[in-house]
Amino acid sequence: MVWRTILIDNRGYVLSLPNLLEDQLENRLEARLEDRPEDRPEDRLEDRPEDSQHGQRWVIKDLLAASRQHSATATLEKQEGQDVIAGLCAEAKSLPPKYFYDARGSELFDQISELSEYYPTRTEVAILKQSADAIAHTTGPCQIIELGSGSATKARILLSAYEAANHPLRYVPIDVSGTALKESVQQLLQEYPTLSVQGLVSTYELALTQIASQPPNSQIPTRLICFLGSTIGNFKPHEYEQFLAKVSAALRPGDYFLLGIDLQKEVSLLEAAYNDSLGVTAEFNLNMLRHLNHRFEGNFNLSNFSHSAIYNAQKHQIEMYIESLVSQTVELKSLSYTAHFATQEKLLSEVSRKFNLSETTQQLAAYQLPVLKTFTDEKQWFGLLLCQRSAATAGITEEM
Ligand code: AVI
Repeated sequence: MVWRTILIDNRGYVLSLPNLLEDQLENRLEARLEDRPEDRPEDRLEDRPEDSQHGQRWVIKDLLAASRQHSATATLEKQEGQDVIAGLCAEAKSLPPKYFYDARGSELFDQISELSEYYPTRTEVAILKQSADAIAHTTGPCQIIELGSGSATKARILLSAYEAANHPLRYVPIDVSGTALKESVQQLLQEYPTLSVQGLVSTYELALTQIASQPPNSQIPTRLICFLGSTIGNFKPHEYEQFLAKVSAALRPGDYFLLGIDLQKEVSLLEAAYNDSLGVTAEFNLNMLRHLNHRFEGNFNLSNFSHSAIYNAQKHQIEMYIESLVSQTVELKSLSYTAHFATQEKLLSEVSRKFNLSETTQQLAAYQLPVLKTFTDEKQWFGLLLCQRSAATAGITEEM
């Protein structure tokens, strides 16, 4: 069997050679990959079912690199910075939560997941362990597509259940971090000898567009899109609606959607989860400023800011803020932008919405994603909703 250790874009062009299992590569293959793909049409690798017939167990496509190739880097940087400027210009300042996740931010988030006060991860994992067999039984053989796969800890629970049910194993992890994706794929292939993987380095949006355009896989046509961890709670209301419409449009009738949602509960529990006693969430929050310093040549002085998180009971959401401790001016040199902060001025860095099971069930049905099964824990702290894409009703989501 030839292990293809390659990174390819969405047109099938080889982008780079990661170091995974390089010793298993034949020299001949290595030489071919170093060629410029444009000069070698035969080196183009496309997403075709035949790939598996050639013994290829995995492929990683970099949709982000491909989309960057379409816009000049300078333009892209400028576009990226515009959301920072827009947030800092607003009367009530805010910043997009995507800026939490540089390498340090991802590390801190992993630490948060392990904190005693932060119940969502361990509660969801426990529910998943209990329900994975039932999920595998309900869906039958399907491709498991995970949006925001990270280290694929939760995917392993599903994969093991599908393996125990003797279903073929096909996993499509999607993550913006190519490094995390490659590392997790490497591990998974060793753990599951019959697994095939098609990883996508991508945002959710690009990936859902790609999934929507893919013809049915002849061997495993059914798809299960998983969006776990209640990450959907970090979306603004319009992003939430657009996301559900995109998931619905990406799936064909009969396909499945597994959604993890953090449920409404006592305020003291919620606030403790986002104001942990070890200060990890505070560090995670302020790390966003360090990330902006690095990314846009900024001069945020982290000791001049503090973390706070409160529950907004009307909106059913935790709101995480970065508060300015002094009156100060901060420059983001590469954006040619200067922001002023008054003493005690707060900047909204994240919302984390908490859901109601029956309301969410109704909303999902409105996107042709009726809930087939609801799994929850004893205390009803967290919910896992298994939906099945219904046939489209005239004029609702098909054009979205
Ligand atoms: C990623 N997301 C679901 C987390 C949450 O709970 O909203 C992010 C987080 N922010 C602070 N702690 C965890």
